[in-house]
Amino acid sequence: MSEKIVLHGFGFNDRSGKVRWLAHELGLEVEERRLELGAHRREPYLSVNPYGAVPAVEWRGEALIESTAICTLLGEQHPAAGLVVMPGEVARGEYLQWMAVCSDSLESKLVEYYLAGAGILPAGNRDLHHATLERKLAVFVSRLPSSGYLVAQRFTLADLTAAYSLRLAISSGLVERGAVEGYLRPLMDRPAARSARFFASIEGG
Ligand SMILES: N[C@@H](CCC(=O)N[C@@H](CS)C(=O)NCC(=O)O)C(=O)O
Repeated sequence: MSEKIVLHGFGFNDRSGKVRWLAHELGLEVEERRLELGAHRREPYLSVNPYGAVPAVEWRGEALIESTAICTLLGEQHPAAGLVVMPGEVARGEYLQWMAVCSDSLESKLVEYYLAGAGILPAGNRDLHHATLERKLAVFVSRLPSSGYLVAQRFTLADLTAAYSLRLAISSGLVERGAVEGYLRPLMDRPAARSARFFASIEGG
C-alpha cells in the first residue's frame, strides 16, 4: 500500500502544485485539504503552518512547510526515484544552483507579478519586478536545454521547480511558450504532471 501525505493548498496553481506533482512522481497517495482564501490566516490552519501560507503537508505525524523544503525532504526519502541530486553526485553543485535560481531568485517575484496581473495583488508589484524578471528570465531561458533535463541526465526536482517558474512566466506573458517548448513539452507530458494537473493553466485543461 502506498504511503499518504495530507496536502493543504488553495488549488492546482499555487505552490502546492509542486508538492502534488512530486508526490505523484513518487507514487504517494495525496489527501487534499483545500483552503478558502482567508482560512490560511486563521486557526486551525495556523497550527499547521504558523506563517499562514500554503502549501503545508502532514506526513508521518509531522507538519511540513515551505514547498522546496517539502519536495526536497520527500525526494530524499525516496532515493531510488532519483528526484534529488544527492551530496556526492557529480551534478550536485549544478543542481543546487538551478534550485536556487528558480526557488530563490525567480519564484516569489513571478508569483507576485502574476497575482498583480490578475488583480489579486496591487499593480505596483508588476512595476517593481518587471525589469528584473525580464533580465533574469532572458538568461534563464537561454540556459535551458532545447531537449532533455537540466542536470544529471534525468528528471529531477530542479526540472519540476523550473517548470513552476516557467509556467508563471508564460502565463504572465514574460516568456513565449515557443521559446521553451523543446524543454517544457516532455515535462508537460509526464504522467505524474498530468495527473497532478500541474500545467492545466497553460493547457486550457
Ligand atoms: N516560500 C513559501 C511561499 C509560500 C507562499 O507564499 N504561498 C502562497 C501561495 S503560492 C500563499 O500562501 N499566499 C497567501 C498569503 O501569503 O497570504 C513556499 O515555497 O512554500
